[in-house]
Amino acid sequence: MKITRLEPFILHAPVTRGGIADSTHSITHWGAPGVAIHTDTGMIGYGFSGTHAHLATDRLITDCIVHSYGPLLLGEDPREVRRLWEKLYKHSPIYWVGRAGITHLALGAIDIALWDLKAKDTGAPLWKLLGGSAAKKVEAYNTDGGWLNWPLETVVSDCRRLIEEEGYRAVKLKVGGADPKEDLRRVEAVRKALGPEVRIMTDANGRWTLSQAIETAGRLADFDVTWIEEPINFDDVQGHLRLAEAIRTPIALGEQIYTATHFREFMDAGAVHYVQPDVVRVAGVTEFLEVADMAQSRNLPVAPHVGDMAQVHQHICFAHPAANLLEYIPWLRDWMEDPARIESGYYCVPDAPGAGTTPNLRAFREINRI
Ligand code: 0YR
Ligand code: MG
Repeated sequence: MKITRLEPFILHAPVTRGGIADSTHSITHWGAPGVAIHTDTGMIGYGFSGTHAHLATDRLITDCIVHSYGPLLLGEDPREVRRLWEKLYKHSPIYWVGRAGITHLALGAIDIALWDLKAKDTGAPLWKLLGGSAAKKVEAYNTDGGWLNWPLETVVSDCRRLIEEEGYRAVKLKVGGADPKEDLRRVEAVRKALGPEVRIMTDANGRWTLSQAIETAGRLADFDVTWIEEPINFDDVQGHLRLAEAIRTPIALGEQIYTATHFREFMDAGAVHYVQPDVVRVAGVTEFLEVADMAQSRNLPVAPHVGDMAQVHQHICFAHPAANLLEYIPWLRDWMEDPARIESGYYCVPDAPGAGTTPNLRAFREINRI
């Protein structure tokens, strides 16, 4: 099998109720700039990154995919994905300018498309190719009831619906708003409404200073919160370590971390308890597996970020022993050929060949901005 052509796409999918906010980001659309990798067999692999749908920047990503990496891929066998990852990352002129950032997002999209092709070539879903099992349980927790721009009553009623009607056992609430007392009131109200059994995660999206985090996150244990996610600046290993030593609630992070090496620093410092790589931010399935293996060897659970709206991540979770819990946000659900499905709070086993990353025809017709 040989790669013949790279065809870019940029999907901009509307988010829930026209707009959501966390402490750091307000968005109306989720962006999926990506690539269809064509081969001489007619088989096509799809991979995409995850963005806040800023078109000019999404174009930088697809330009990087097609014009920087593309020529290095033509004629190659896509199934040699680990060799190709090394070639594209470490043995290319792109390494000099971009060990992280846009080039890394571009490489991630390519790597996902290559794994998609490799799995499609064997006629199996990616989790099977990676050695996974359909007998495994992958639990979903839902973030789509806890946005910061929604009034308290909406958050409470949405979370109640997710638990009582949709069967989830865990929800995530955004914190890091202007008033820390209001953050705590929201968490307290949801805990009261949902009762003691439901797990509540919290996510500050990197907003607090260290002292604010010690103060506010320190009080989350009163409401039996499962974790505080991204309490302070994403990159700060020492800060997270200090926080971990000062509070009782475990720390989750990783959706903004670009490299396996940086993950290793957090893990070895004891600055993270729940490891949350995103396959679209680390450079694809290849680097994600490296992170998950490191977590496994350090007895740390992996709970991937849902940046790809759970398409590739569900495959990795069905395959990797450290990954048993996966976020769910539904924004790409209507635009995928085989969208992730959840029943009674657990992911259904994907059965279509590939990585689940093939957009549907409606996506190409209605939300493609290329
Ligand atoms: C907005 N999940 C997250 C939204 C979400 C973000 O960027 O996508 O809040 O991805 O932090 O854990
Ligand atoms: Mg998060």
